[in-house]
Amino acid sequence: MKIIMIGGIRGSGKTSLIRRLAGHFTARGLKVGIVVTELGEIEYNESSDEVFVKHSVSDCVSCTFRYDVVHALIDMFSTFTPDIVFIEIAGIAFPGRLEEDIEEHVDVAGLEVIPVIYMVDAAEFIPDTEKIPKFVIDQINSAAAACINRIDLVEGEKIEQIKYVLEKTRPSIHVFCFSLKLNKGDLDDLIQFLS
Ligand SMILES: Nc1nc2c(ncn2[C@@H]2O[C@H](COP(=O)(O)OP(=O)(O)O)[C@@H](O)[C@H]2O)c(=O)[nH]1
Ligand SMILES: [Mg+2]
Repeated sequence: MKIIMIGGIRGSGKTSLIRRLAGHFTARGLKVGIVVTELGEIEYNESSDEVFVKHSVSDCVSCTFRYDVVHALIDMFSTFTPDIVFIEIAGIAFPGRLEEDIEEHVDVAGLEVIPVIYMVDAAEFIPDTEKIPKFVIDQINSAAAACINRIDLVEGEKIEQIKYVLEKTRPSIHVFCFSLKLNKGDLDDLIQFLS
């Protein structure tokens, strides 16, 4: 079973991407779990036989975010056995630690946790290393891949600038560029990367 964390600021297209990927993987006969950690503009459809949506909202204010996510996963696995799980996370400090917590506390055979896939809103992102907040740099630095989404809203030159900044920040990062709205770009390559 794979757990894939999708990070990025609100509005970058995390929910849109997860819904698209869930559609792709369920069409291939896989069962998909989704853990949502914030309510956003676009919501998920109700759970079905193939897709199980779990909101990680704690009734215990002192519980930490990571604790909530780990418990949402354990809760989900008590009733649903997904092949692939997406966790939608907005800004989180130290996403690497969430990965460690999951590996330590979620006891599922053959578990593979993929580091963050970091979503960038091409329209909002300022491609200037000096101006990127530290928490964004941290997220990029713990990401396996970055997706520059909403490319329909910008010029090709800006996409190149964003790509340059991402690769300069983290030379080993894989960068995919697409527009989920227009259904164009490297989405198939991302699916390949995740499969
Ligand atoms: N123009 C444009 N809008 C997009 C694209 N992908 C998503 N959106 C829109 O961006 C908004 C935020 O998307 P959402 O998936 O909710 O982002 P999240 O907050 O990161 O989960 C929604 O109104 C989407 O319809 C895209 O490629 N181009
Ligand atoms: Mg969302």
